[in-house]
Amino acid sequence: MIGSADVERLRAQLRLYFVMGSVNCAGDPFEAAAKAIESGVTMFQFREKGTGSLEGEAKLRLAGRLRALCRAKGVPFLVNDDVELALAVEADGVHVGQDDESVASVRRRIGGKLLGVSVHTMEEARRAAADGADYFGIGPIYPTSTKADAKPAAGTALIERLRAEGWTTPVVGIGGIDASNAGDVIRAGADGVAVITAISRADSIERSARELLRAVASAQPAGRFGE
Ligand code: FQP
Ligand code: MG
Repeated sequence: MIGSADVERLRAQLRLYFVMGSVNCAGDPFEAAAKAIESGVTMFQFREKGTGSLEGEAKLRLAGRLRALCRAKGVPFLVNDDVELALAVEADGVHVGQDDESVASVRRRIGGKLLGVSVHTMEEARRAAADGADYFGIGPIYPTSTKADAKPAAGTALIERLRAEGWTTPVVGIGGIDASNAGDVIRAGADGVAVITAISRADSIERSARELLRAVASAQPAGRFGE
C-alpha cells in the first residue's frame, strides 16, 4: 500500500493508462508500446492473454523488453494477472480482477508494489480496499469486444457513487473508451482512462494517444482532492 503523497502521484499516472498484449496489436507490440509512450501515455499494463497470446519464454522476453522501455521512459509498468511474471521482471505493480488470485494474497506476494483491482460493485470496492488495493479499475464503462468474458457495459454509475459517498481511492475507467467519451468518464469522477483498442488499433497511435490525453486534461478539475 502506498502513502498519501504517492496517492496523488498515482492519480496523475492513471490519466492515460495503456493496456496491451501482443494480440491487441496489428504490428510489432514493442513498437506500438514505444509509440504510445513517446506520445504521452502515463501508465502501462502488459496484458498478454487470449487466443494466440505468447506463453513461457516468449511472454517473459516481451515482458522484459517492455519493462525496460517503461523504466527508461519513467512510465509505471504493471502486469495483468500474472504475479509470477511481475516479480520476475521487477514490475512496478500488478492488476487483478475478481476471478484472479485474491487481492490479499497478491498484496502479500508483491509487498509495496502497486496493486490495481477490477471492481463492479460497492461491495467489491469495500473488499478490495480492505485487502490492499491501491486503485480501482471500473468497467466496462461502454461496450467492448476486446475481452471475450466482459460483463455488459455499466456506464459511469459506480464511479459517481463512490465519489458521492466520499471515496478518494484512485479510479480508472476501462471498456470502450476513446477520445469522444473519455471526458465523460473523468467528469464522473475517474482520475484517468484505460484503453486497449483506442490506441493499439489506431491508424495513428501518436494522434490517438494525444487526443485521449487532451480529452482527459480538458475534463479534469484541478485539485479535486485538494492536491
Ligand atoms: N481494469 C484494468 C485497469 N485492467 C484490467 N485488466 C481490468 C480492469 C480487467 O481481471 P479482469 O481485469 O477483470 O480481466 P482481465 O484479466 O481479462 O483483464 F484499470 F488497470 F486498466
Ligand atoms: Mg484479470
